[in-house]
Amino acid sequence: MIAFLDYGAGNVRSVINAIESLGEKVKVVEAAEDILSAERLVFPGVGAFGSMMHILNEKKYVEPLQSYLQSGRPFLGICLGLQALFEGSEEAPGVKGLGFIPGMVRRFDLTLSVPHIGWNGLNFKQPSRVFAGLRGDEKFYFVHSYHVVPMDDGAVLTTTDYEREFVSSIQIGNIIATQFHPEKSGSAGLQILKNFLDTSVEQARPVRSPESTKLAKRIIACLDVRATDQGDLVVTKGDQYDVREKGAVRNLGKPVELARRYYQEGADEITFLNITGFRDFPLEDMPMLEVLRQTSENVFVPLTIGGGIRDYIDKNGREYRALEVASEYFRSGADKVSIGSDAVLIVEECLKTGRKPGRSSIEEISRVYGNQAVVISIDPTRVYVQSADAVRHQVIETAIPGPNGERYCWYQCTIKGGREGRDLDAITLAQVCEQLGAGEILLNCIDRDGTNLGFDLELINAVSDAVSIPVIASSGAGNAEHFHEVFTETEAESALAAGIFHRREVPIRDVKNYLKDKVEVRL
Ligand code: 1PR
Repeated sequence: MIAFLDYGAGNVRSVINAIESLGEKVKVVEAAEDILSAERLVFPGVGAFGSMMHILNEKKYVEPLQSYLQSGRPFLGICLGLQALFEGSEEAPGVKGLGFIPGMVRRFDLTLSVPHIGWNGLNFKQPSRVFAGLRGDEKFYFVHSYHVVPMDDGAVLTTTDYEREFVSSIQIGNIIATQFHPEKSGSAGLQILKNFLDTSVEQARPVRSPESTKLAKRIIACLDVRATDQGDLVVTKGDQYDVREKGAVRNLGKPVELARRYYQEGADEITFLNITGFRDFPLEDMPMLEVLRQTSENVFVPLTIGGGIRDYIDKNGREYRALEVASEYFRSGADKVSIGSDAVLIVEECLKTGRKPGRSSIEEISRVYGNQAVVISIDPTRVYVQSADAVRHQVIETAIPGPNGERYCWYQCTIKGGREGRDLDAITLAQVCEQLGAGEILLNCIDRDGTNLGFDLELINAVSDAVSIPVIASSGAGNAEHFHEVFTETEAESALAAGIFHRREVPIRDVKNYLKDKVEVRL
């Protein structure tokens, strides 16, 4: 039996699913006694250092944890579960960590995007049983803005390169902790978990460790989900957001099955967008929660869910906070949530008042679950104008002239699935959402959606230049070359597609094989 420390972090379900998929049973810690009597302990965490230590102190888990660590029994810390072992963190000045390892947690200070999100490799610094069966060139999933800095290197198990080398895991006897997420790192991650769970496994030090590790470009499969007129929940796909064919909702398959197929085909992440979420009440929308629960039981790459995340009042007048909706999605297996229409309304309010709202969905969810857990999904459409100062929005000069030869355009934000244009541009939306705590931008494009004409590179460059958080390119992919184009002509860290995958025109594996000697990808 594995003792499992759940202090309310986002990724708990994913770790339990991964451990149970390896045939082990998990007992969630309910009292300090459960820690002291544990034979093996797993401590996962995502979110913020300060709120984690606050909850551990509140639950009186700090001392039992410190004596468990001193006992030398098997311990696996994941992400914040690693950072908690240190004396403190720049993320929460003055808040004490468990202090098991001398050293601090520092924020990345880089020119590259922060958070560090995606698949990166490991430099192996000492042999360990958790490496048994690994080749050495595998990549693992990271999502963090802070990294540990131990006083002495004796505890360093692996490092990883992201502009600079940082410590990505530690080992002291049976105490092992990783900055990356084994539960979200596909079969390589499951191998590490399996090795940790089996204390009889031989030590190993993989040979094919690369000279320096590289962050891979991510290929994301997107499943736009809605109910058909008969009420069946299906994956659909629009052409410029119109999902109807001969009046009926296009039905491209079952969400859980398609997600599983894309996982097996090598998708780096999977995104579910409940495209009628603006109409539905998410917590009454049990089917989407069930899709997430079932998917997370056997898909071990990051899952993002979007659609309808906002504050709302149900028909009985009961008020729900967006944070409650997000928490339910995290408890059901999501790693990130995506906010669409609500983000536009929040930013409009911000610009009108000149102040941060403080209790907006973006601020509240990023405060509790961390910036990296909040994605902003933007649904813009091009509006051509005669000159750069024709409108008060951020305008770009375009190489794709308008219907009357216009050389300038701006990108108008829409809400409710492209149904309602707003007096706001996509660049400004992205900038203000970053200031409010968002960790990533999902940059769709209504004009390119379902066209197979390729990504709107000008839009992607305009938004990437304006923010320091990662940008996901989306809409218009028609072939593998379009992915090469977006990864070589823009700063996009990842690219998302839907239609070509659903219609089996270009399998994910073919996209990766095409890219493999051109840009860094996870094979
Ligand atoms: O506004 O918070 O309720 O969220 C609703 C979410 O649903 C938003 O993320 C919005 O982007 C999405 N959405 C709403 N209506 C549609 C629609 O298609 N009618 N789909 C929709 C968005 C865009 C991409 C698509 C790419 C790639 N789809 O997700 O997958 O364009 O497509 P392609 O590769 O086939 O070109 P809220």
